[in-house]
Amino acid sequence: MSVRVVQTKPFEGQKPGTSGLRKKVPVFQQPNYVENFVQAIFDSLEGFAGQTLVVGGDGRYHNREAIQTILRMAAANGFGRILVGQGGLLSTPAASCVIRAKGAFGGIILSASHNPGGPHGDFGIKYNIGNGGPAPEKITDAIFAHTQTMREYKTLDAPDLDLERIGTQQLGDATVEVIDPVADYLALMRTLIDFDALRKLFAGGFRMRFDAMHAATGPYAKAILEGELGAPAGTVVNGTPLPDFGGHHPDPNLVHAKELYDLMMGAGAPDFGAASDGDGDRNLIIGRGIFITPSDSLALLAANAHLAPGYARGLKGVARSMPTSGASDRVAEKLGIGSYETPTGWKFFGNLLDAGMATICGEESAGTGSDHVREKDGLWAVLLWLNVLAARGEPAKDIVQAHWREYGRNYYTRHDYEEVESDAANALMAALRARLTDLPGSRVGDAEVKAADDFAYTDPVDGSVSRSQGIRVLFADGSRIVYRLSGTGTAGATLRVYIERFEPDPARHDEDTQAILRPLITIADQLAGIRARTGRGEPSVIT
Ligand code: VG1
Ligand code: CO
Repeated sequence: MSVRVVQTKPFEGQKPGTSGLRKKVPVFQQPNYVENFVQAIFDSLEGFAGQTLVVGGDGRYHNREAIQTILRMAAANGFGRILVGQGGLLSTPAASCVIRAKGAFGGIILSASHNPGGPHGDFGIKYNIGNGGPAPEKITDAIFAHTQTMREYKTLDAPDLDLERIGTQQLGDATVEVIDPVADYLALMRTLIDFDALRKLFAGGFRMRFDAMHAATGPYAKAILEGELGAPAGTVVNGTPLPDFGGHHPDPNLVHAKELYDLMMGAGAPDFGAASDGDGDRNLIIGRGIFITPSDSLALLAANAHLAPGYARGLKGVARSMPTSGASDRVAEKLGIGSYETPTGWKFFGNLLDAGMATICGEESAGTGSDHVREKDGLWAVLLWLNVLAARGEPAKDIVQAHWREYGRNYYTRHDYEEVESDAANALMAALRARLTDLPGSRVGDAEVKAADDFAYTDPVDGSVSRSQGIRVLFADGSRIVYRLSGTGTAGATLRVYIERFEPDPARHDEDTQAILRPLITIADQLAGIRARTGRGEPSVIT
């Protein structure tokens, strides 16, 4: 089988965003589109000849076609061994786990995460480095540069491989190993979580529902919750991955996982509810009668992680993305460990985890993870929660309320304005930027602005600087409004507005989040002119 060099031309706009390249499926279906981006990835890397590459995706539409293309190109470009999940499936955290467990050079993950799938849905490609984490900006910038200049790619003339049959097949000079997508991940979870305690918990009548949203986590959740831990059959719902996620958004929030939310708030709710997204890296946590915000969940897991065997020796530090609420900072402070504030996107946690500065990380967008892999990990968060519930023997709601009494409550909401016209969104951000120096000391309504900036981050490990990561407006009473544009959307622009207010008084811990934040929500509109500039009176999604 000989290597074939194919002539090609650059495509416009193959720029990796917050989490890789994301576009509509028909964009990826254009001849040479996948090939160009994958060749640009390989052209940005050095020293991989004969090394191992991990390949897998969340099972969405176009997953299998893209994988066959990538396998041929990886072999043609000189990788020696390629590991691919059976059926082309690997959840994002499992891909990270396999890269680390097998000492791979890196991995390619096919996913558009929580975005809808199907012929008119979204698709995505992301490169992860040898630590198992998303490529840092240095590499994603190089990939983008290559996509703009490339003229050829390398492939093999070879038939499609059988992705169903576990075992080794030859592809040119490379071997391709189809692996069980769950095995390495399950082995890792056994080392972190007290499986015996969880078996006892379920045997004692504890009941939960896990909604896999017809996405990548289904096989993992079934194998672990129902298989290993003895939760009753039917605990995992929507557990079969489908190319179009059954026509739903595999986004575990209160809009798209409403059925789960309603179940958990109603009479006869099980003890615990959880859901995960398209590629299995996000988590939604709902106790009986209480939705736990991702920011609170991060803080609670940080405060209780020592109850699980993997974290019994304590945490080294806690990191959160800038828009995530400050709840976890309070826990870190009490524990006397480091806390870090990074830009949005998991790639910024990699160095802190590698350097042993942070053990647990999280984002307000339903992402929580630890140093066990280098991606956020939905099912891990659920298992750690279960471990905490088993160890404390209290309902989730009681644990959360006790946490607020001890640390205070960070009321928090995110308002998303999706598919806003790009020019209007950019103008809104530019206008805010232009006022950054005037805002401090001024009053908006009843509130006094204390500080305002465009968040910039200097990585404490390698000194790299990332600018323009979102506009922060801080008020004298500690409240905060953050504005940023999404880097994962595929149509127009998405404006995200993050609103937070700290409430130390336990007597005010039961108030309605939207109601208590209403004055700040009004100020957010006044400051940025959201309604006037975008024509939107209401956000498309509130989380
Ligand atoms: C969003 C979230 C961010 C997350 C990213 C990838 O990015 O806000 O916190 O890391 O998605 O998550 P943005 O740029 O649209 O705000 V996933 O589950 O897509 O890998
Ligand atoms: Co995801």
